[in-house]
Amino acid sequence: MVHETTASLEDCSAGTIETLLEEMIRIRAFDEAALDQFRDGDVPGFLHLCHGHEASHAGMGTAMEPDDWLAVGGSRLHGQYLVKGVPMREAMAEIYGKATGSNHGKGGSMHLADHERHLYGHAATIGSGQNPAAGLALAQQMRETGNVVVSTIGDGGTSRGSFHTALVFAATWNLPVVYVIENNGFAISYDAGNLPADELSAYGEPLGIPTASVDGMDPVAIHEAVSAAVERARSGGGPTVIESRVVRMRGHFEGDKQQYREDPDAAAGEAHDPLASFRDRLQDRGYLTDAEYEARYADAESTAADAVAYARESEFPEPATAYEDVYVRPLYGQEGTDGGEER
Ligand SMILES: Cc1ncc(C[n+]2csc(CCOP(=O)(O)OP(=O)(O)O)c2C)c(N)n1
Repeated sequence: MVHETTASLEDCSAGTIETLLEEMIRIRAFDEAALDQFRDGDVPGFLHLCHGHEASHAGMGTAMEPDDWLAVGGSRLHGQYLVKGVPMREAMAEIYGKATGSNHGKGGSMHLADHERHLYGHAATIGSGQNPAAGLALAQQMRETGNVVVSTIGDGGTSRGSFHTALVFAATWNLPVVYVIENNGFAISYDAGNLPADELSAYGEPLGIPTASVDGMDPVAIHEAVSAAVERARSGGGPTVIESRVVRMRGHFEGDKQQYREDPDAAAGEAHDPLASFRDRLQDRGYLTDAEYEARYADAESTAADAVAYARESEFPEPATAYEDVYVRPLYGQEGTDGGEER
């Protein structure tokens, strides 16, 4: 059944509140630094920023254990990498296409993978990563690792048949997987209001998968919803589909003129900013002062500036390395015959 979760700061531990705030600040500072460099013409290719998704990313990240897997999807991924523990330096160098990046500069901003940190990465096309995530969840189930897979996707990605196929497998095999749909209202310029379901989590209903539709601008709400789903999956309760309703504060990519939006500036304003609203909420309750917030933000900015310097000074990969990393050994061995390396 689709339902709204109720989230209250008072029910959240001080440690969780602290981590949620910290992660949201880190994501914003990272993306602001990347944006500055992009404007200076330093960052190659497209830049998809997650302004507006910070609470959603922080909430799902803090709901997972380090050994749970995150299989990312959609275009707004930087925050998802950071909450899974990829250091800012490695993430920024990857965006710059440098050899010191997490994927030796070959992944770019949409294709970071870090199997040591159980970041599975992104399938090449939007909406196609949910079946590999189901396979990964099947491996956890068969090997009884106790680990859960969280797989993310955008509203646009849910229009692909591959997403729905994944839900069928997840339901049929009762897999330990949580599908989080970050609904920011747009697939590039296509309005999610035109999609058949009012709440995109409803796509799980015909299959009997538990669902939730959550205010993804509230980090506590998304943390609670994903935590409950992760715990259910871990204890054999099977998959969940969660819609995290967020706002895409910027264009699809930097440079997008957003002619499909009546007022792009309004979407970019504080009224739609999950970081500003969480800050205000914490300040109203006396959990945070202005000075504390500023100090935390300044700290994150200096870590991001260090990451930019590291990325700029790093070398591009040697051309000859183009032939490396083309094939990767299957995580669990060919046909599962590796004797069971536990992941
Ligand atoms: C199969 C496929 N079709 C089209 C594209 C081009 N494309 C890249 S991002 C995107 C929009 C994705 O929107 P959404 O799934 O809502 O994710 P968001 O950008 O909001 O994170 C599209 C259509 C693609 N990468 N793959």
